[in-house]
Amino acid sequence: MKAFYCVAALFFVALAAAPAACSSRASAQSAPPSAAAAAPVIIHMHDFMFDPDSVTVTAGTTVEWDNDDGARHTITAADKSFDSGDLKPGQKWSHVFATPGTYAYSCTQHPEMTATIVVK
Ligand SMILES: [Cu+2]
Repeated sequence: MKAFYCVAALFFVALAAAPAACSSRASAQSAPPSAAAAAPVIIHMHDFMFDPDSVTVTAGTTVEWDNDDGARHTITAADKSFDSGDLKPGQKWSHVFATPGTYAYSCTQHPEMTATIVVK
């Protein structure tokens, strides 16, 4: 009879543990998307363009610009909230967008180079 209670106790422990195991697996599955959102978003500068020229990110995302062009460029916000200064060919610069909003920016040396970051 003692053995029966022992097996029964193990059975109930297993029942109690199963939902916990399932919910921890569910939260583990939801982790990768947030980790992906935290990964830097890269914008390339080439042929006197920002590529892509429109990017939507979540607040807290780091955006990196890579100057793959043969000329110097800047990443300068229309509202002056960020400014990379001169970026030589091959140089990179990054900025963390913490506040939701729409950020238009351009290159001060080539005003036709315009682009937008939307932060949600
Ligand atoms: Cu430029």
